[in-house]
Amino acid sequence: MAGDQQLSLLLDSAVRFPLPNGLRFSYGTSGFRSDGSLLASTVHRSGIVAALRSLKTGSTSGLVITASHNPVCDNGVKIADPDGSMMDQSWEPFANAVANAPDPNSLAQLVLQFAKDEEIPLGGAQSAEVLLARDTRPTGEALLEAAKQGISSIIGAVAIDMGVLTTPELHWMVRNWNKGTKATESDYFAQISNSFRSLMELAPNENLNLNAVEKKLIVDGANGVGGAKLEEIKKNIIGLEIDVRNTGKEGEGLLNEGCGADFVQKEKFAPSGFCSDDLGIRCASLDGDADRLVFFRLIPNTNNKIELVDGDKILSLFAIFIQEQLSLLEELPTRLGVIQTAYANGAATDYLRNLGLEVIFTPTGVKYLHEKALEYDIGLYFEANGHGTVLFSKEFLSQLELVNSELTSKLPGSEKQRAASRLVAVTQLINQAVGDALSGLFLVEAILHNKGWSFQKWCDLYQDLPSRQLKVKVADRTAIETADAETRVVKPSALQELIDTETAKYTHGRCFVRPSGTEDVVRIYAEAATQDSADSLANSVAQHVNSILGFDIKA
Ligand code: 16G
Ligand code: MG
Repeated sequence: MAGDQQLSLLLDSAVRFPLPNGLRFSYGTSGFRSDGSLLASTVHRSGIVAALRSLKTGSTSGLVITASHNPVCDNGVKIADPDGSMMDQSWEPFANAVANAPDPNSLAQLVLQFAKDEEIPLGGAQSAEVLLARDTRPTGEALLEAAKQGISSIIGAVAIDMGVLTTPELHWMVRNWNKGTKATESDYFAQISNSFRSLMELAPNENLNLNAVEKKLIVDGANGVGGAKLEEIKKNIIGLEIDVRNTGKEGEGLLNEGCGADFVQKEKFAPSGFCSDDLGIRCASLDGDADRLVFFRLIPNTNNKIELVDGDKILSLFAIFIQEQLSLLEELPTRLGVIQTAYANGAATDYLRNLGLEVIFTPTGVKYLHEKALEYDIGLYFEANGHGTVLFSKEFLSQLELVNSELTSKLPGSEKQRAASRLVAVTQLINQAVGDALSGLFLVEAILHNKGWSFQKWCDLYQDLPSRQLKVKVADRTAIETADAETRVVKPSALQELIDTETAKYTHGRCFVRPSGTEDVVRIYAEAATQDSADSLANSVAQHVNSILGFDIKA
């Protein structure tokens, strides 16, 4: 009987969200993405998947509606697992099948069969819970309703709307909710401002009079959800004066248009709303859902060109600081891993390796980096585009707590004790669920303050090798298969030989080719000793990709 009831509930609900004609949806590197007006069925069905995920795990799952740095007309949907990370990859084929089921009946059959195979208790014997959030896109509200209806088409499943949030906030809430710790938005804000204050207070006394670290920071909110959240957090921030621009308020411009971390990193140009009055001031940029962060500074007399501090340099700053604290705490043996992708600038990787750090590469996409970082006591990961965080293992956290309380009672105020307390503050400040532009921003600021470093000093850590990215539209991008964290093409094999031959012509040459996970293009990355050689390497490899696979080079 319960089975019949479940079947009719699914059918009734699915009829209201028909699949648009002729479209195929694919759960890519960051969930489903499409034009927002075409996504209702996909979000509805993702609601069903999120509810099943909750039933399967016996915990609360999450669903967030956002298309991150993409244009305002796009939207997307992503599912969070109970620990706050991305949905387990083994469920992606099911999510794809569900999203593309041609009619309500095949959808319902798919769901019932999957539940049977996976031993998921349907029928209401067990309850399910999904936390929902969306960003500020105009299509978000209707899509949220679609998600709610998808969730409630599973008997016993409840949707809890957490409101308009950044993606990392939702991931953080899901994680804390399941741990039974504080999980509201004001808890999130308080955790950031309190741990930021602790870390600022632990700066060496001699830095207090240093003028090097300007107290002012200008932040580009991409006209997305992050700017408004930062306005809230900054009310409780001491020791830093934050000016938020592109907050999405009336008259400030469109989401991600001419602004945001993706724009700033790719164009190396100041976002709209910035001008020569801002010369000399440290600036940061968030993306549309605030899970990417880059820093920059305007270069004088260049018409708003910028000096960029990308994810690689943020990673390097975090690595140096953590390594320094650990070096004072020999009683805390720690396996430290630094995770990058092939997009990391070669100069950054060399710099990190020269610090004696273990650097590992994974394919592009947060889920791969995150998974790798979990293998370490402390796993630091960042993509060059500014998405990253620092993960601490449970064992490390409990040892750190022990060491910290022992030092606090035996050697209060000592350098060792302060190093342990700094690490504790870092573990509280940086988001443990996913890369978070807001918590990352405050960690950067607190570290610069602790080290007494100017923006310039941070920029000068190493000099990026010149690089060039191109994309090529081909007939079928899946014809390219890669290996070794996307650094080598294995199919078509002739292509890698051509890449090797081209690369060998340039000093410090490096080049790789990969199919995009979010766009119908093949991406090419090249770096070399000079900008001309990086350009020329990228262009010649693009020609080869073109002649082997297709047509149309786009800058
Ligand atoms: C998505 C990924 C990002 C990756 C980018 C690559 C998440 C949350 N985001 O934005 O990590 O760098 O895709 O895009 O995983 P591409 O495959 O089109 O180059
Ligand atoms: Mg994003």
